[in-house]
Amino acid sequence: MTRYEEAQQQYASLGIDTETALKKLSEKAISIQCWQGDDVRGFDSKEGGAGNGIATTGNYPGRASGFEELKQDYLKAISMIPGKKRINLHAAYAVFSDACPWTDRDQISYEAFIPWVNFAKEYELGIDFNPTCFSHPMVKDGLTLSSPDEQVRRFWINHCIQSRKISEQIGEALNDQVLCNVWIPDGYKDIPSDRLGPRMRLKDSLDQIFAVHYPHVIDSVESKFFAIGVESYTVGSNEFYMSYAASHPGVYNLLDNGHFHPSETVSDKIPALLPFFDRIPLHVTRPVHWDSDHVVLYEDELKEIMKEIVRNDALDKVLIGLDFFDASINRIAAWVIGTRSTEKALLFALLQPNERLKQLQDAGSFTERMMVMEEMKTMPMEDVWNEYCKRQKIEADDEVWFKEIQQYERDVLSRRNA
Ligand code: RNT
Ligand code: ZN
Repeated sequence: MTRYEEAQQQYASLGIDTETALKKLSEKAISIQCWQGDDVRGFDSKEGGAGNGIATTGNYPGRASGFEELKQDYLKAISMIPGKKRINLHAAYAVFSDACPWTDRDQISYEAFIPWVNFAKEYELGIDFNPTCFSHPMVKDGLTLSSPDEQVRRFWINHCIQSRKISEQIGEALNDQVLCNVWIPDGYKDIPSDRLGPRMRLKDSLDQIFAVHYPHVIDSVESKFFAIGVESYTVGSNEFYMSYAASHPGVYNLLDNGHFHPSETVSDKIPALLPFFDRIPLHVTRPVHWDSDHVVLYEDELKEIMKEIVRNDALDKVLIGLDFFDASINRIAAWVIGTRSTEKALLFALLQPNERLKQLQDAGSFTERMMVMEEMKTMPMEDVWNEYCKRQKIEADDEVWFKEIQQYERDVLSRRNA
């Protein structure tokens, strides 16, 4: 008997079918953020560098610059990641060329993303999209869609309108639905003297942005609690966007698990939203004391998030996207570790005796519930994971793929200027 067959039997004795788990795992796409590859810099400005509510730390050598390098690195990473993948793009990753000359973000159009669409087609990837409302001189006093300066607000409204159009065209080209997620950095470092005005302006901006319905677009707004530099007030708070989404069918509140008070958990928010929303987009990250966007690891809260998705039959409702960017380690390994950890957590959730656990809770058998949950933690999931990688023709052994990344670092990354 192989190790997988032994594990299969062990899970079967608890009523868990590993084959069903593997099938479901292989069908669930993970949207992998392009911005881990270049520290959220994008291609649309010479100065580069992340700013305005986004901060990367570290200067590990070999950062991708430009479309060709980012594509090359992304391909390297996904060659070590099993399962279905989507590429999460930001508008700042527009590919300009002689055929498609530079335009500012308020004028940006689909042509600049055709190279990405071709890339997605070639490698059977989906695409998700985000307007880039940061790292740009039109962010004035830290504000975009909530700015009191009508010129500033208009610029960002137009950028978001263009971003939704681009998303629709990407969706048409790929015959798919594209998540278009709006996140803005707007807020104040110090105590505001008007908390309502910015929110009224943001509400009006959103109404203009979402005025047209696009069949290939799933719209979301990403709430946040605070950021470094905007400690006192965030315009797009969870209450604000949750209320907006609840009163605007077709617009969803995206939950980033780095955007809440440390004692709040996204695992508990998912089942709080499921009775009301047919879609819940996620940004899976690892907050260390704050929204620090550390590489996602196989940790308890991640497993708990995945458990809520699986046991509530919400695999089709919850859109899993990743949002981390660590510039202090090898960026390709960051992608691989973060995405594989996410998939492992999903597999862990798919291998739980969920029916039994629910029954135990309803029967008030909390002692047995605790025993089973603990028992499941040391089941031979690794053998199931290895079998999954084998079937997907992806290297299972971490030591082996890591050597390949080290080789790539020597051959490719270390020769770059950045
Ligand atoms: C920032 C948000 C946002 C960004 C990305 C780059 O706090 O989490 O999602 O990280 O869009
Ligand atoms: Zn996010």
